[in-house]
Amino acid sequence: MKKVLTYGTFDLLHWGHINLLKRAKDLGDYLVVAVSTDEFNAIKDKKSYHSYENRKLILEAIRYVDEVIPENNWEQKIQDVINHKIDIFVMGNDWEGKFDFLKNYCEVVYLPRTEGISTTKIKEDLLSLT
Ligand code: C2G
Repeated sequence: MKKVLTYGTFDLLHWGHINLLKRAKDLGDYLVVAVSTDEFNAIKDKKSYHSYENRKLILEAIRYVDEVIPENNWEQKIQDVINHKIDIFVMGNDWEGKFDFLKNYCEVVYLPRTEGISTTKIKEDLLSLT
């Protein structure tokens, strides 16, 4: 069984996220998503609209997602790959090269981002409606 792992905040879930999760799942048989906790979001200087619990609940409802775990810090990825016996690590290519240290432990794949949508764009577009 080929296990895939990816990380993210996944706030205000949109079709760019779904595109990523679908392609990640298509690379293997089982997809683990490490979703950023609210505390880690603060470290990433990101404020999410939905809480960690609700972002986890939403991700668990997606057909491509088999398991959701917390992302608490920048340092946990190697341990996660080992603990979950991960074969392929996947991220959008805005992270190109940033996680190549994982190549000692698993395959590393950066997928093209989906153009035209982002959580930031959603927030900005909604603001311009008010
Ligand atoms: N993504 C995408 N296309 C978009 C928006 C996002 O492919 N239009 C991808 C990102 O590249 C990322 C994933 O969807 O792989 C989740 O995006 P975010 O929630 O913005 O995640 P991020 O804040 O980049 O967190 O340790 C890694 C970090 O937790 C990644």
